[in-house]
Amino acid sequence: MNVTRFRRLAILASLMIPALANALPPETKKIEVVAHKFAFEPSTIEVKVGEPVEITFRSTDTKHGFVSKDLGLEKVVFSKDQPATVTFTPSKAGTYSFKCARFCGLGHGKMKGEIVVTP
Ligand SMILES: [Cu+2]
Repeated sequence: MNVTRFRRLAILASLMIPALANALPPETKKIEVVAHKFAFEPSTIEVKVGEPVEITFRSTDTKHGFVSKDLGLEKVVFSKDQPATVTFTPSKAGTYSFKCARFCGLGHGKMKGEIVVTP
């Protein structure tokens, strides 16, 4: 590649960078949730409409799960050695419930939380 061609490419690239930055989707909000018998921490997760969200679930004891029918999020199961990640972009403001999706003992039914989506 000769110098002139390289310079042209460099100019072209510098012109394209701002355009690419504008085209990028909003940054993903990363959230860590720890589950144990019989709670999620935090149990209330706050996100914004249109903001992509990535939630990583970890357990400190047995296998637990996550499901939110309200948000249309499928069941995932995770354990001490194997976290699970759920990604979504909320489209409507509101309060959506979620719960543990894997029977984990007598308190399983109490393992619940809320995803609060703000406008
Ligand atoms: Cu559980």
